[in-house]
Amino acid sequence: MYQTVLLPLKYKNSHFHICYSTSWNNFLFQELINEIVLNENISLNEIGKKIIFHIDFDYFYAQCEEIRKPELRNIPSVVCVYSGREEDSGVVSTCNYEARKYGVKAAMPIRLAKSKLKDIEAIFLPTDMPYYHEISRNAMRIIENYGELFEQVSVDECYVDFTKITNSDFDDAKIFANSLQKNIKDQINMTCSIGVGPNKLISKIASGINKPNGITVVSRQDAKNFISNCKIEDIPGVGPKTAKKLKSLGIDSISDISNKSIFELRDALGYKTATFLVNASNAIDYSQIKARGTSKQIGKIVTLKKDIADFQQINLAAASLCTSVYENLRNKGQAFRILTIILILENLQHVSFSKSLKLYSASFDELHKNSLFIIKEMINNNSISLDNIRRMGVVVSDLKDISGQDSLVNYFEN
Ligand code: TTP
Ligand code: CA
Repeated sequence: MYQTVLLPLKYKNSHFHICYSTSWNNFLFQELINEIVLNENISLNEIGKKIIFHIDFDYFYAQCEEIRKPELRNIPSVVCVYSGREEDSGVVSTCNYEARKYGVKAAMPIRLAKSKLKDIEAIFLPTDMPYYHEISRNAMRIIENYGELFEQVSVDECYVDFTKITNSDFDDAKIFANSLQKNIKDQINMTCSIGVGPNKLISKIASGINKPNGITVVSRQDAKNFISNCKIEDIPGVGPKTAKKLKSLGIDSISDISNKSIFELRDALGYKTATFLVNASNAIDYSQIKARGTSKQIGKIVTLKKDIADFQQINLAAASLCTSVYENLRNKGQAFRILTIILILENLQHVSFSKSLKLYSASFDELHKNSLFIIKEMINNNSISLDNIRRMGVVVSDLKDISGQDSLVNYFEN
């Protein structure tokens, strides 16, 4: 039995798919496409070494409530969206694991949840979104500082790339997962569940296996077996509609899907879904972590020569720093909106000044021009004098991924 999977490839700015049959000689195939660059600058070889964490906070809104009201910890607590029409009209947003023991779950009418907890000491609370977002920001900041590429996908979920830190070793990844979980607990008193896998798909499913406060590591070698033992509905994005369609085709399990080819499923499900499902059922997922968020920054700081005293010298230093930052932005396919100049003076005092651009930019000229503008402003404001600057830094933040855009040339001039 052989299998076909589709590889999405980008080569010389053209997108295409390679239809790869597992009946091919695997080694030769790898050799053939190692030269082909996937998603700009990630080779298939690199993808084959990935270690991705999916971190999902447990009973998030309800756990946020427990942080500020520890008395909720050992009793069922239910966070609700009240519609306001009648006293108990509305739905359950989430509940702690104590309440789940009684069958309460998200999206359930509040009345039904109350009936399940009849005669039991339980607390019902309204949602407080600004507070949950504040906790989310704190939690994500801890995680972001831990790994490499970081992508937040919802208020309580994110992916982090741990490939380099762990040297692609799943035993090391387990140690990092334990330490990250402990760190989050120590810093914000919150539990999370972590899935570790060779790609986003596997790590996402894995994080749901040992909830709450669990860690599930699925190594590259175990991934196919792991997914074969999951239910079709466990694949993220597969809803009851797709599951029903698959059932009507006589497909009841993930192994059933993996025994089909994309071409057999294409007519019933459409090309995109068929490709996704056949790949997923073989534990294959080429989607990349998209680093997003406002706290990521790119920057460089240099020590200036002691005798630096005129604006021409500052200009040269700024040009060199901007070139480095620009190269970094370009490699990452990102644009920036906030530019900060940091100056460290002879007496080690730090002075910094930021400017927010009206539009995102990845233009070297704009970066350089605005850097000089900020430095001149600092001089004019008497914040600094030219002869006592010892170190200088250029930092860009509020970054946006633009690598997938057709108008890339609008951002990066040659
Ligand atoms: P989830 O991660 O799905 O659920 P959870 O964090 O409450 O529980 P766990 O991960 O331990 O299973 O959702 C995150 C938050 O999103 C959740 O705390 C509340 C909100 N939410 C709703 O408001 N309505 C819903 O139907 C769901 C599923 C979640
Ligand atoms: Ca969650």
